[in-house]
Amino acid sequence: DPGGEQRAALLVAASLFPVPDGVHFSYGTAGFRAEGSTMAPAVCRAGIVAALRSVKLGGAAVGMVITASHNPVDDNGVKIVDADGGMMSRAWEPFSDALANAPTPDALLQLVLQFAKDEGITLGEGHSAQVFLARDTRPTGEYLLDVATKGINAIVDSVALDMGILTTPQLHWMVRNKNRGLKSSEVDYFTQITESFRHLLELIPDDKGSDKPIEKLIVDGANGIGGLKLEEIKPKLASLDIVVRNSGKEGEGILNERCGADFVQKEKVHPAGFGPNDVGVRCASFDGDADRLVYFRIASPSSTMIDLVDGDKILSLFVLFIREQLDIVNEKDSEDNKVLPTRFGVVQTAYANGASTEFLKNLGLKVVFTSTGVKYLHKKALEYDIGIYFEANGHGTVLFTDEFVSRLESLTSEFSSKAAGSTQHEAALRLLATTQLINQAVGDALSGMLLVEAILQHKGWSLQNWSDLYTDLPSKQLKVKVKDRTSIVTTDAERKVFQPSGLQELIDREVGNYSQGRCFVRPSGTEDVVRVYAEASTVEAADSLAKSVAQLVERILG
Ligand code: G16
Repeated sequence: DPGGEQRAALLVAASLFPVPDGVHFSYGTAGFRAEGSTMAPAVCRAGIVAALRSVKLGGAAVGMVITASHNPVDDNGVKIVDADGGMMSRAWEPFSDALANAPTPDALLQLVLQFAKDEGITLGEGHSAQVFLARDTRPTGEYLLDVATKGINAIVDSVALDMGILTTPQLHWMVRNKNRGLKSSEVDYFTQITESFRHLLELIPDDKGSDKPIEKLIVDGANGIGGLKLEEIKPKLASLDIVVRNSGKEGEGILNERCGADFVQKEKVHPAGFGPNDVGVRCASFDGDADRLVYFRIASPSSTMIDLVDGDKILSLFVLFIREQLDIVNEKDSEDNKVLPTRFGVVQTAYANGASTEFLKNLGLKVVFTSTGVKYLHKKALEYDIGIYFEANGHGTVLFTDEFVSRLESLTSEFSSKAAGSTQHEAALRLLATTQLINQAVGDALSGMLLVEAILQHKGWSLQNWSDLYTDLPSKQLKVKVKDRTSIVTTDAERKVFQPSGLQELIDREVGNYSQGRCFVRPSGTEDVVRVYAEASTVEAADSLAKSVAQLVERILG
């Protein structure tokens, strides 16, 4: 028995934010999300979950970010960060779901007591728990952060630490570093990414055009937190000529409204605030909480259309660079006696453009597929020495095992005493800087953008060179509003519909009418819609395939 104080604290928290009749919260692709003003019950209870998670993990720091990421400004939500810096363990999702919907304070108390018992968590025994909190720039953020704190405090002896207004990946990074006994403040984050970026530039071979004039980069900050943070570190990025638009400053525009990575990637038109004067310039776009990154270029002054360089191409660029450096370090070694381990894993989802998968397979790489959601891709990527994952929407990162990094560390110091300045030494240093630059906890637009920029400079590449790696198959995404999106159940990493029965056969029949046709449908886990994705050999064909399948979904689901 946890004792009266603990019981009372839980009952009070539950009664502060009761779940209104008819409301149901569900833990989606990345936590709970809905209109901000309705989110308090879910956020308070997520606070209880986060504190319990910290108790379960012996007092390790756990995180919560108040954000609805790419969704409209009036929405809000919560992402829970596990002690390793990744998304909360999926094993805890059913409990989080049940707790968010507990109808009465007593039901909530019983759920917590039962779950604590099942998980072997001893409550009310002078344990400690700490939860790092952050929020993005949404108007309901401050209020919901306060609500989250009340939830955390409902677990006696828990400490809620407000880290301020941050990008989602910054908080993930802080939690991971804190639990590894590493420096974990925001200043440390900025120092790490700007220093490792500078280091990568210093390692560019002299013949790679480092004397070329610096080309302008325009960044669409989605009027969110990412643009503000980028402005903060801009002075430390002297080797880049960055202009931030939709920066999130007063008067620049509304969060995610006709701007941001989600808009740019799905609509394939330039964001608000961009126009004919920007034709041909290299541009990047973040989403509202800066965990997604895409690049683009406005093709012509008379059109809003863009050439999109999406998450798949970012992945491809990273793969090429890392493999090139690995090959240099491993050059003199036999196949089965590599200096560095080379088990390389590439993880994509059904949204990956077919041309990207083809390109990666032609490089001899094994490409594996998971369902949508970083929580799935990240877990899969951890199975490799170097695991690289990206969603087409620009959410992804590169993960290196601890063994790989420590091998790299000893190798670089070995080289600096025996072969300082050799090509092998420099390639090893580049890899080491890459492990420090790219966020090891979650996809991160800021650090991802710096790695892209460093690689483009390293290769002496323009956006065109990069875009030319392969040509995307034309694709189209649509949203369909239906009565109950959960009546669609998918299988095979969301590439096939399992229920309602018969729908997949109808989709297959449609797809059969198109050359290079591919199409799938799935319920979104962040919005109340069914998503339709189609690919085909021409733009018109992709549009028409998406449209006919959307109509099928509408007809069958109502
Ligand atoms: C979240 C997840 C992403 C996912 C996206 C869309 O992104 O973190 O992994 O791709 O939702 O999910 P769905 O298609 O289920 O709506 P974000 O940037 O909104 O947090």
